[in-house]
Amino acid sequence: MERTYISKIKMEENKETLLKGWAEAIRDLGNLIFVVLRDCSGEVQLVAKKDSKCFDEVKNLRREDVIEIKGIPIKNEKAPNGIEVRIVELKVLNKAEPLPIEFSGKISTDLSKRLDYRFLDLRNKRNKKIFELKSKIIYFVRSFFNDREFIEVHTPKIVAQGAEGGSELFPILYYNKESYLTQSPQFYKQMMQAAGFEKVFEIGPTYRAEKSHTLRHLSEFWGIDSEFSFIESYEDVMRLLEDLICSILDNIKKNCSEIINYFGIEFPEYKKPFPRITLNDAFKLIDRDGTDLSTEEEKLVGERIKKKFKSDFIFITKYPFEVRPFYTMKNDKNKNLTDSFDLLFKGMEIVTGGQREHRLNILKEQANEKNISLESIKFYLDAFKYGMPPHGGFGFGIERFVMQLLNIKNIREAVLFPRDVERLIP
Ligand code: AMO
Repeated sequence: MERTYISKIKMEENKETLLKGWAEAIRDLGNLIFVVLRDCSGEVQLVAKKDSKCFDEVKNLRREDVIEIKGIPIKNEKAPNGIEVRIVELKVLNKAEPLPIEFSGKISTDLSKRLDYRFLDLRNKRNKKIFELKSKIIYFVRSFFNDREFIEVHTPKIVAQGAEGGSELFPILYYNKESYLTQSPQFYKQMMQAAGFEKVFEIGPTYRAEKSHTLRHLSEFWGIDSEFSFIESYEDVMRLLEDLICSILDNIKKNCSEIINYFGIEFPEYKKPFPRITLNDAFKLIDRDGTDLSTEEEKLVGERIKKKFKSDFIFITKYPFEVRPFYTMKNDKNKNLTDSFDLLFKGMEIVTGGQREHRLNILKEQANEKNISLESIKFYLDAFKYGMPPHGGFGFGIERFVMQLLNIKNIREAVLFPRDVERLIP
């Protein structure tokens, strides 16, 4: 007999069906035992009556035992989903020990403990839904780029040099050489412009040795990176990103309403073009001054913009060169500023991008300004010698997007097995 997934149980069959899964809850009423069976597709109520052959076996079940049953689906208005399966045969495939954490959500468990037993924590419906959504988002991102004939690339994660400034690198021993875990595919996605691919994207892991403990920083996160050639200005990059985000959100609205309803969130307000303000104007908006926005300032700007433009997204442009990496294109009119941007979503930076400096002599000067040794990035600089088109792109943090979309407080909840300053296992 072929296994039936719970969500596919058909009532009209009224014949034996083979189900497999976990015994999520057991309610023993003496003459009658109810079991909630869960598989990856849903839950169903099972029932065994005293006169049934397997009654004693059902009585011995413990929470989360892995079982398979043969049973007959019957209509029962009182059962969740209106279906109940009368157990005919039970086979215990594996027993479960008493659970170290309560994952049902009935009692709240502290996040750190939940993460210690993440495999159990993810049996919780809500927690699993975060990853169902993340998986859909990645699918939507791939379709978006495919439709526009971008090539998906996979660049090295073990690298000789960081791209975003040296302090946040994880050193690793590569045979007898010091190397690092990649901090961003930046150099490589740019080198793909020299390779003539013109339009690339990558979905991959990124490593940052973030020393601070915050609700929005991970040591390992996943980025959606894109880079493309022959742009006129960084406005082209913002337009592509805007299209990407709107396409993701349109698709979520259309195809994932069940998940959105489950979280009971208000769907973000978004409309093209997203508002754009310079960093300078962003500071004016909140009556402050500075060269980069703090977490709290980003939040404040997000709130003000939402009120003013009814948008949950805002581009902040023209960051000073002093807070941007050396490869960033300086603004033609004001060399202290750059043709770069951050995208805030509900008051949190989720994307950074901009135009890159493609002229080798200027790029070298900018590296010098940031005290980066030209020798250490020779492999990258070489790519600018033999025909490098003007180009730009962005890096988009997936976990930050998911967390903001679902109003999740701690970014760790948007990763299966988060890595942070303290956490290396599980
Ligand atoms: P940046 O360093 O701003 O830019 O990173 C891009 C995006 O990645 C996410 N992000 C993080 N998410 C979780 N934990 C972290 N520690 C973390 N650090 C960054 C954010 C951020 O906006 N090379 C450039 C991108 C580019 O210009 O193409 C870069 O890496 O969502």
